Amino acid sequence: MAGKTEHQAMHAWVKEMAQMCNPDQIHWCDGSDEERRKLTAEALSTGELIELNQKLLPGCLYHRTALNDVARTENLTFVCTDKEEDATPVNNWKPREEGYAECRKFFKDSMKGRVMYVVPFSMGPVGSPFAKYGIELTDSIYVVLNMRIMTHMGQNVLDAIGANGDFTKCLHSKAQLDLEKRRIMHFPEDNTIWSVNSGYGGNVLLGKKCLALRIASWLGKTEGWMAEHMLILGVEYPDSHIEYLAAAFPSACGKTNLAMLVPPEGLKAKGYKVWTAGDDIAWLRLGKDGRLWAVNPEAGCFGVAPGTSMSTNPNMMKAVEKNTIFTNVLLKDDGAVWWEGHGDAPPAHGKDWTGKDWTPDEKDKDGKPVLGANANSRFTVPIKQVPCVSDKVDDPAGVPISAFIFGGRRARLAPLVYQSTDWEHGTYVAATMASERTAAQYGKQGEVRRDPMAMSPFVGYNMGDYFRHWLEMGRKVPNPPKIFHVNWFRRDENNKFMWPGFGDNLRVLEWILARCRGDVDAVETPIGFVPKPEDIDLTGLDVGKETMRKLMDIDKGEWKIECDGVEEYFKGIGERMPKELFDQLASLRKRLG
Ligand code: OXD
Ligand code: MN
Repeated sequence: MAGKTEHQAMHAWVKEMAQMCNPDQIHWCDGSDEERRKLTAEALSTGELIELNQKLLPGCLYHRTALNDVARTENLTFVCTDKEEDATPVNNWKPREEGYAECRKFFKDSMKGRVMYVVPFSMGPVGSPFAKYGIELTDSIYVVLNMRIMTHMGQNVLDAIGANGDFTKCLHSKAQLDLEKRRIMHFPEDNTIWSVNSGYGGNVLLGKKCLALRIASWLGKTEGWMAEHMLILGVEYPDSHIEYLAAAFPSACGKTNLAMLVPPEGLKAKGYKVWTAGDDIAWLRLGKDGRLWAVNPEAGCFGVAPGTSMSTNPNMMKAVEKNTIFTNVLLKDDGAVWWEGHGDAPPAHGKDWTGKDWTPDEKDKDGKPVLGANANSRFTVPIKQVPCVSDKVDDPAGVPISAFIFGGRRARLAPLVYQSTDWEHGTYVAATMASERTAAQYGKQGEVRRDPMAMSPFVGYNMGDYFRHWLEMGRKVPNPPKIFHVNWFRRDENNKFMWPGFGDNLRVLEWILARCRGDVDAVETPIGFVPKPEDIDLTGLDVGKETMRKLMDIDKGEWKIECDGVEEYFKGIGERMPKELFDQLASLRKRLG
């Protein structure tokens, strides 16, 4: 089928890629339901997908990846630019031509005997000033069906691109799923992404991490906007007005749960409602009102299954009851699914994520329990199925952001919450974000991994330039979000978490939003503003005064050691590290005495 587009350069590119990959057929996707049914039937017949129990899980499908292909492969992910310093020091780099040359060998004839699907997609609502369009060529039906969920996909995107419009050229082939020949290559100077020999979502749903973060961060720097690894959340007050926050956390810090937070019992009387506008990525632009406005470029969630339960995230559990693609979870004998931390007791028998028979007492050769679901098993679900989805989720204008929240996992050091003094200091706070290993290292010096803005694996260019872009955005936006840092993971002397987390995090968001409105005072400390103890509403919560004091404690000695770590990190960024952030570090040291 020929594509319904007059875009001659697009036709020429599809032809050129097809000459290299040599598929038997080319299919231009229109995004229709009929197409979905046909592709699903085809994938079921080859075993690429398995149909789940349609009574229990209507519209749901199951997929297993190759055993060597269960997570993003950062070591095989490259930013290919002409000048090395445009991509380094955090990214892997290759010269542009060398990147293409290496991959051409892997793509050569990789689609022989297969269909090449041409997938037109939009990140951001089609027609929105935020939207960026892409075409992904792929030989995987699993990818096509996931792209249908994760992006706005179909003929309307080709119409929006028109005869001359820009689009990101994305090429993916499973090839032989050979780990040695796996590459995830970004060519920001050509608005191009090439991914080969993988079938794992984060490596192959090219709209997500590759376009919406790595390429988009580059476009944002060039065009004066921001692409960030942030959830977007609305808190509705009893008078129906809604204030929006965007928050960034490294993985395994409860980002999806925060995006879908359920107000705790004790705060219910206040009548708050929480609305989810995004769970992973935010694109931000200066609005006419002088504030920063955000859209979620994605249309779906690609969430981690293990640990998702009716108690940690009831909204997500309800969302995945239908029209969901499950990857690498445990397949139950009744055609439903299960994972560790699901809430329901494990089934007596099932097939694990590798396809082997599984029982709950299964042990490996070292006597350790065998996981039924891979630790990074996933579900792909339309965000509109989330019961608390915001009605602004596909508003082309986005939502105005009052606060940015950054956080990591710190057993000590960082208080429950603090506020930066201004944008420049906030940029410093975000740039020095880190997570440390938890229980095992407690009491020793835990291994601290710096993950500025939770963007370390996703900035498509030089990290020093990225920090500079943040500083410049602050100068450009008359009324920018206030910047906060939270730590839900602080532990006491017995190694116990002091803060309950989950829904109770709304108590902290309440203070954050009150600060944004100027409704509440704070205590000034060397690291920023912290709440007065009485200003966090603890109604119905069993957290004593002494625990709150410890949660807010700032140990100057530990902060001085932290400053040494930050200095080392900043120096490692090299010449392009902005002086303003070294100045911030110097003033923090001075305030610490
Ligand atoms: C994700 C990630 O999958 O951050 O969202 O790795
Ligand atoms: Mn993410």
